[in-house]
Amino acid sequence: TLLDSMSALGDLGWEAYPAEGWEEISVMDERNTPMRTYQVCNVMEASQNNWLRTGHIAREGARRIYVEIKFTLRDCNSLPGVPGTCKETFNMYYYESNSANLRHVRESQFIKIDTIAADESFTQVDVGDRVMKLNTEVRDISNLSKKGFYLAFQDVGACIALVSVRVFYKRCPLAVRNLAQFPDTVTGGDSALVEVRGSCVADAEELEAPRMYCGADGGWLVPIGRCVCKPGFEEEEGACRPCRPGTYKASAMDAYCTKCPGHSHSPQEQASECICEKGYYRAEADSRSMACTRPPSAPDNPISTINETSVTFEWSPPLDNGGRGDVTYNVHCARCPGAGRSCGPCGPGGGGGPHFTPRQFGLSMGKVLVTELQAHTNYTFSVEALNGVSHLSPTPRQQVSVNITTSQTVSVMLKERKRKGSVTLAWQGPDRASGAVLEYEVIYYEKRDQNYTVLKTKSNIMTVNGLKPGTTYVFRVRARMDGGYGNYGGEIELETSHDGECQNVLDHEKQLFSISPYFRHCGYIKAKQDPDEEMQFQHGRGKSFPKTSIKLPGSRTYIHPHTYEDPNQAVRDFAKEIDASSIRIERVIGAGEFGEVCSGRLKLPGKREICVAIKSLKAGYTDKQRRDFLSEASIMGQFDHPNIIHLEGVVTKCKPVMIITEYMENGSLDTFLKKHDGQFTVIQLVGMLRGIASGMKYLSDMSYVHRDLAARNILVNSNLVCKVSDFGLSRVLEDDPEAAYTTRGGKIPIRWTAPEAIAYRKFTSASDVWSYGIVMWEVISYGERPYWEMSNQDVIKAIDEGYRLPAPMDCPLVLHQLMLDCWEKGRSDRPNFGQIVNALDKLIRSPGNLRPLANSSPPASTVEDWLDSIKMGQYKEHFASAGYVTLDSLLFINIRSVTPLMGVTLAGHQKKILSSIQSLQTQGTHVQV
Ligand code: ACK
Repeated sequence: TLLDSMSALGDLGWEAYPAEGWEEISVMDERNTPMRTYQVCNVMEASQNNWLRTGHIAREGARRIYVEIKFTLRDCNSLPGVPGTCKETFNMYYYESNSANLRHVRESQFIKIDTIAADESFTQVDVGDRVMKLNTEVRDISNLSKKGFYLAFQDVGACIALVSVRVFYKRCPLAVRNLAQFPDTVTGGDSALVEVRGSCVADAEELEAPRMYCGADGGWLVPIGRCVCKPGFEEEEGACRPCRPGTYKASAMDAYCTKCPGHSHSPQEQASECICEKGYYRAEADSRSMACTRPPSAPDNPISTINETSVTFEWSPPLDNGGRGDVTYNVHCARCPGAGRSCGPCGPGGGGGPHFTPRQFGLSMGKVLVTELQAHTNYTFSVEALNGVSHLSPTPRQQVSVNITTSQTVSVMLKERKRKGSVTLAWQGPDRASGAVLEYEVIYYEKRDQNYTVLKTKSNIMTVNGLKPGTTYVFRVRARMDGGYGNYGGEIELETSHDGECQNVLDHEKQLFSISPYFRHCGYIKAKQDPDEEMQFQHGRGKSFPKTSIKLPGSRTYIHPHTYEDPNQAVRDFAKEIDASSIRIERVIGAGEFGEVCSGRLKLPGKREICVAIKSLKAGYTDKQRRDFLSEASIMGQFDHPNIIHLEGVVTKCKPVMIITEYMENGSLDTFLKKHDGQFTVIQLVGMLRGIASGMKYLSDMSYVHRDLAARNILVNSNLVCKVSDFGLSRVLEDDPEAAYTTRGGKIPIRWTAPEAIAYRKFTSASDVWSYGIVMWEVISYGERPYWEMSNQDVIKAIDEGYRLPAPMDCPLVLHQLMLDCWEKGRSDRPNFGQIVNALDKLIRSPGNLRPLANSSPPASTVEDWLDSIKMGQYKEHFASAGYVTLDSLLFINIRSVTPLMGVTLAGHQKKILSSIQSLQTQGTHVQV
């Protein structure tokens, strides 16, 4: 508050002139406190011009200030014998100045704020027990720039008592949104938004630069960006609080602190990570939310299968995997040559062995094959289980071990049967890894009597002679190496033929052919198709919009001019050719994409002369420009509706080419509304909106999608009838200055366009409905720019994040709700134009529903609620015991009796309660619509 005459302690000392005009009069209020008032009541004499000027009021940086005056004004009729010069209004002025002690300001220097009239003039002042009917009026002054200003009140012959003058400005109060703090900010001038950068609250960090707009009425709008609590902190009531012991929060992106995971704890608050219990660990790659784990126990149940110099080793997973799924195994090998020599690492033997399949370390399965071991050697194999935390644990790993002894055999085959009684055998020696072979021993015997013969050789081939015919022999071979003899390899059994030729009796092979029968099943799938059952499903959330988009049989559909091979034919089909001589151009009213727009007159033979708008195609046009220009006429000519701009005809036979439409006296809706800010009743505004919706319903019934519905494309005639205009092909998006290029290359009026149309060019009647919602907002706010000075990018982002335009000032709640319905993200959740027309018709029939305003706080209904709302809850009992319970009971209370009665002694509290009762009483006697 910059000035409050009620709180002045001494005389106000405002300058009043002439001397017989305004007078400072102290009256006593009910507690005998003097109240300063200025009064003037020179109603008996004509030509009054009495001025009252306040002292200098410093502006304190505010660009827009509000002046609230409380006054009483006498009704001229109630004053007996006053002449006709008696007035019931007075004027309020201001003068901006840097100087705080101007002696005099000339009358002509003052700028008029408004003429003030009383809502409640009163006939009689009865200060005893009657309520004094006070008027309260608020006006604002925008775009102040000097250090301060003076206010002045000019009386021209009324009977006025100026009881209070309060000058204040609005600030958006310090606010915290999305963990960002926005400073107390002075609102901008006019209705400009002030963009404010927020700073993260303590222990929060920026996720995306926080910004918000301070609106002209002191409210914050459209928070963008956000802060998040740092690790170790969580959000609670708009602040970041440390995580309590036993809980933690690892990332700023996590919303809340959570309990420490298994086998971990956080003894102190503010933990971003929990500490593992003793014996438990967390691997680097483990998430902080994972329980701590420990190394596994040893593998279980080892089994080895030795095959000469190889061994297959298998085991079961450890009984305790330590709480992890990443158990692997390492196999360690020790060779124990025996004979008192100590065991050592297996190391590469002669052949580079041993060889581990699939590998020695990091096995994921409990099985390994070890080959290329030395024959006749003792080995100890140990297997250990590991997991992701084994390397963190200082305790030795648990293992299981098996001892094995390898052996060695030689595999023998028949090489040749050369002569009778002779056979040549060959064999494969043991691998070199097993050590050097000293010699081979071949042993053979007759199968019948087992008498054997032993032969020795260093080679791996040997011919045995002197065999008996028709006899079965068994041959075996073994190698003698460093460590001793190996085992005999597989035997070979041969029967010598009766003429001495041998036959290999074991050598038989059978070939099996497996024939799998192959069936081919010839089936078919019955397609389920029932066109009669085809249904359209619509999604909704139980809104009060029954979906009834039925295309009536025979209703016309709009024909796109491009479906004509010859676009001139479309013009001939849908637009009447007018003789240029019947047109009289009067003046230029604007500029269109293709040329000037003029107003003029059209006199067709046998018809009344009418006013028309004439759009002409400028000289030097290309063929395409002519086609695009006339396409508007071929589209408009298909429509016939009171809320669609009417086409009179076209001039194509001579130059310039022209389109003639009905004349709309009030021009485009956006400019019109700006010009008449605040001048219409809500019902008038709803009437305009109803007209637009009706025109749009007609277009959508004809399957025409407008794509650029906005107040600038609505025209208004002298009867306030709104008509949809701006058709044509190139126009959408080409000649609209609001259209911006999107990343996909299209040109779109972002602020008016539904998100799906911006994102993937899905233009439908439902996207027109979105634009219609924006038009509603433009209308109710008298031509305010949607989303103010926000950039297109910010608008797209804000919409995507779910923000929607707030209700304009004094907007009925139902209308804002209807806007929000039009701005449903899902286009099937939006009402259609038929439903919008019905809803508006209902409101026009019962205007009472327009009374609750969207941005007024919900009215209190009990005295208790009311006291709470003005933070005077401590007097609830006082009021209750005096019998005041419902708010209505306060409407008729004598305010002078209130405070002594209720025992409110503090002056500030008295004032607060009194002024609130006063405003309740004025509201109670006002009709809103
Ligand atoms: O806002 P305005 O006065 O209304 O300025 C634009 C200008 O021409 C360029 O489009 C006006 N205008 C367009 N069509 C008509 C019409 N049928 N009647 C009256 N003014 C029109 C529009």
